[in-house]
Amino acid sequence: MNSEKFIEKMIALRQRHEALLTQPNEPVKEFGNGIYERYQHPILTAEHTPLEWRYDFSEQDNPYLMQRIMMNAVLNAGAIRLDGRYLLVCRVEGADRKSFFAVAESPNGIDNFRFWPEPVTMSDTLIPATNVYDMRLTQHEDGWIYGLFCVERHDDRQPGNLSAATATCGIARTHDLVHWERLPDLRSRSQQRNVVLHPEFVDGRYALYTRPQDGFIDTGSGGGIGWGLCDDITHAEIEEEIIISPRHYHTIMEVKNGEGPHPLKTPQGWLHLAHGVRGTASGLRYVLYMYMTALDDPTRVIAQPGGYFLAPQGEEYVGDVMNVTFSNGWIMDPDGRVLIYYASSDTRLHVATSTVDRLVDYCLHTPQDGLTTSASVETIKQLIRKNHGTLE
Ligand code: BGC
Ligand code: BMA
Repeated sequence: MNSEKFIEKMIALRQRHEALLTQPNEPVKEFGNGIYERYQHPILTAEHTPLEWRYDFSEQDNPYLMQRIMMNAVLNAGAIRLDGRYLLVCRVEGADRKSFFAVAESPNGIDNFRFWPEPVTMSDTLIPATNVYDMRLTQHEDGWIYGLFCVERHDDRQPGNLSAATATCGIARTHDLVHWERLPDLRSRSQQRNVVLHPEFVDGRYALYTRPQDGFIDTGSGGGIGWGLCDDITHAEIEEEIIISPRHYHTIMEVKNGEGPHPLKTPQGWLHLAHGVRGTASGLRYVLYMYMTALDDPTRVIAQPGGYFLAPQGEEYVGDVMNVTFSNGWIMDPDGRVLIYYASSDTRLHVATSTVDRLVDYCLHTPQDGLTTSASVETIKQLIRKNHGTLE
């Protein structure tokens, strides 16, 4: 039997937790950029994880009511709307640096997110993973919901180097986000992170956005976001990859880039959200960018707004991996609202809202990056002249 004092502490803990989970989230009032709205609070943090995952509620076994298992972060979530419910397959990371998948549900996509009682049980393939993360969810026209994620293992070819790792794309499918059928990992020429399944068949085949890379961290000669087709998703193999969103010198994606969630289909084309990375004296900087591809050929880029779409701001800069915004989940509502789920500094998860119309407008009318200072100055001068009515 638990004592009165212990019960009192437990009730206070539960009340605080409940208050956090039910806290309303309002759009930030300041004017913003007109493209999307940010929100006052992160939607999920380590503190939002269920108390039962962290505390042993037996006074006999845990007289100090300590956390027995600490959680470190909730980040990079895949997102899907199922029967009107907003569901996120989050990357939850424990204090032990292992991340795992856990589903959180909200009635409106903005607040009141609550984790399902248990994390996802993801079975292993023949070679067990050390860590898994960053799931992209795709409701495919074949009838399954697929989850593609990064599988990390130690690189045993370098036994003396404890940081040597390999990144591979893991594949699983489900109908309910509860029962997952694990399929063999993707086979391709190089290591892969940030692989995303396109929602439709292309020439009767499964289409994948890839991110070929030379090593675990280095994308090296992997020129950007790739695209490849495969016949059998239950034995997925990509033989040929073409680059559709290339990297460039002195841009926000000089060092790496990767597809975010799968693109949204709009009458004007496929709307893509991706991340771009550049090096700085204080480490890598991760920002989000957008582009559009043609409906009749998803590999043909039809719009490439220059620069970043969303970058860290305020407290978003601070966390385990500073200066990072990352997104692998968004949801398009039937009325055209778009919920963009992004994590900041590998620590917490946020939402930003926009609409399909606004995002398409952003893509089609934001000037492209001219890749040099003089080109940027010309672009600014053109806008000034347009505003002054002196544009030839
Ligand atoms: C981390 C990822 C990171 C990757 C590359 C992994 O060990 O878990 O968050 O993206 O390394 O830096
Ligand atoms: C990566 C991603 C993310 C992470 C980011 C910043 O390569 O796969 O998991 O958010 O690095 O650490």
